[in-house]
Amino acid sequence: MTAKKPATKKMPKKTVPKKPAPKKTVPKKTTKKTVKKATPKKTKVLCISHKEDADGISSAALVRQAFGGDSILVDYPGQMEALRDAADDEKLKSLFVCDLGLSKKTQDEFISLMSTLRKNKVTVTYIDHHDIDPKVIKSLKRIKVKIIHDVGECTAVHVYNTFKSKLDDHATFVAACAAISDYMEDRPIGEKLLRMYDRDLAMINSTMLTYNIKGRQKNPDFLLELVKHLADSKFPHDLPDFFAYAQLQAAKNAEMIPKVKKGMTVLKNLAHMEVLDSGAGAAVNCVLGLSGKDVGVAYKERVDYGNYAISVRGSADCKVHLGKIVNSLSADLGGSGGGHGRACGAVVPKPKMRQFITELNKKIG
Ligand SMILES: [Mn+2]
Repeated sequence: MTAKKPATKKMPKKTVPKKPAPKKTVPKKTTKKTVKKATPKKTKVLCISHKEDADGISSAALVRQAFGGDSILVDYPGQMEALRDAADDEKLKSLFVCDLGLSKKTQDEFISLMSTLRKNKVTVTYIDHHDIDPKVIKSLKRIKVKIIHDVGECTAVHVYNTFKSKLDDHATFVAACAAISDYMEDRPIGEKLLRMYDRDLAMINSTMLTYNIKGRQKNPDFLLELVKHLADSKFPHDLPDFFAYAQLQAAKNAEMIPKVKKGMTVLKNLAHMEVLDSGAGAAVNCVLGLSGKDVGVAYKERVDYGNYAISVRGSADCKVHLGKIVNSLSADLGGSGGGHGRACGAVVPKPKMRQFITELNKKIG
């Protein structure tokens, strides 16, 4: 068909998910003998994204709508393993990595895996908004990884903004929900997206999305269904059992209040608490808020790994960049971590947990 479709900007053509991306990246056959006989055809499009919050899930959904392909959802500890697998995948043609910040511990291996992928002629796009070492950006640019990185907006907003010509109108809603959940709905693009909708509709969807994601981390099938659901331009509130799960999670969060009041320890510059029966992330805002300190820390032992998962949050009055401090400190203690100025996380070996708290209390003083 040669006739052009009338430009109804409502439904751009390329919104059909699951189709492989257009052909344009297939290398021309100019190099004679470099193509081995056994090399399988590179057709696979893959997105590796963060599974623990609405920003990561929404990013995966928008990439899926724009480019089709498969989605793999990981947490920070599982990130490198997924990337190693991707680097070994001979069918891989195009890889997107979303909302997965790097730390001093992981960045070197990340660059080397990206080099392998690039040598194998895989197109790689890294989209993120966590604090990053500028040297890493340089190295990635040198090997021609496409980088969309800015700490000013959440990842899903970056994905939306970069690929909006391949996305349908509903993508703005998905990105707006992600912005709210990452505390970034007041940023220039995030704010514009949120303004398109009834604020309460976006708020309830974002909050419930977050509650469903946090409460159902151990259900990978649900998380993947959620990605598909959002990629199909459906509202989160249309998912079955969505409100019921959100209610369960709300109740858990409310139970946290008396537990934190009783269990937290307040030091000079921060308050901290070990969590036993929920994720560290569920308690940390409570520790921050109830302590009245500018920094709150919650941590949970990961018994199978012999380490602690730590969540750190800063108040609006927190003057230091917690992500940078936690990145260095956790690396010094044989762990890894990092993130944003007022929200970050780390993993440290179990015997170093106490020292992490002591040192952090000193460094933010
Ligand atoms: Mn994010």
